[in-house]
Amino acid sequence: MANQEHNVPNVPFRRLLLTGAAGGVGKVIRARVAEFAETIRVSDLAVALSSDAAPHEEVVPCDLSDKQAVDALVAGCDAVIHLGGVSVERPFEEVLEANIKGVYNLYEAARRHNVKRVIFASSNHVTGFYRQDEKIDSHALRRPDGYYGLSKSFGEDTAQFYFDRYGIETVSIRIGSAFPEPKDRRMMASWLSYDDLLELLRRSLFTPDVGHTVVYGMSDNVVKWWDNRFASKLGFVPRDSSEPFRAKVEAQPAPAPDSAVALLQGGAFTTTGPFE
Ligand code: NAI
Ligand code: 15L
Repeated sequence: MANQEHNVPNVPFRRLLLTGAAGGVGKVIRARVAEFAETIRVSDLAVALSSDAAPHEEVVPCDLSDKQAVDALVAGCDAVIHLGGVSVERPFEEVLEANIKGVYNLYEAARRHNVKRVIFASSNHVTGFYRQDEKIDSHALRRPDGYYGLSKSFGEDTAQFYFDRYGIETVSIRIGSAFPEPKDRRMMASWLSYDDLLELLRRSLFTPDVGHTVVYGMSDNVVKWWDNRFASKLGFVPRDSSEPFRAKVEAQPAPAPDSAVALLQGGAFTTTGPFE
């Protein structure tokens, strides 16, 4: 079966695991990933996840830092969209549990249970210390802007290692800002619409032979900080743009011209912390 419009093979997986299903992005894409697999296993922390399930869903609460629980979570799945974890700058110990141990547990389980494809929700904060007047591609030196960015950098290295050693394919999506609309001036460049994210997920799941591919996830915004030339295999062409929100965003007070928010791609993440 092929998706005529985008010409990418689109044979659904048998069982797709969606971690972080109760989060901001997870809640939005949960219903929309139904087309990607016969069964969607949705997971998050027990406290965050309701047990309500659609007919094509299995709801499995799990703490990603619990190795045995993650092993059971992944068993029987042939693909994973990994959104779960700490998603903002936080003290190292929190990031260590959810993101660093979490991603290790996930890939170890993927190895044991013969998972074919992982989509890793990486972040623009892997390269947050580049200036906003620089344009970089995915081969640029990583410059993580905090413990959170470091954990995503670790996640990308983990993905590369599990491909080189075990052949598990991953697309690491360095998501810019995936929200209903851009919230501030910085997000005029980093915004990724949910529709564009869905299309990027679909291409990341179904494009053959991706090895470990790193792609920036942004819409077709007028100002672009990121060049996706090394992910051209995915054929991802965003359709939305932050432009219709410009007037609303620019009605907000402008940040100080010498502030991190105005100068650095990672914005406020570059100055959050230390926590002790
Ligand atoms: P979110 O914080 O709303 O959702 C993350 C989910 O992970 C939450 O529901 C939380 O309960 C769960 N989680 C946290 N610790 C966990 C643990 N130990 N075990 C199991 N689940 C745990 O984040 P959002 O915005 O939905 O982002 C989804 C993913 O995409 C995250 O990995 C985030 O780092 C990444 N991302 C998101 C961006 C965005 O603009 N929304 C930008 C860049 C990356
Ligand atoms: C991220 O990585 C965060 O998960 C998200 O909450 C946003 O802050 C986003 O980056 C961003 O840079 O706007």
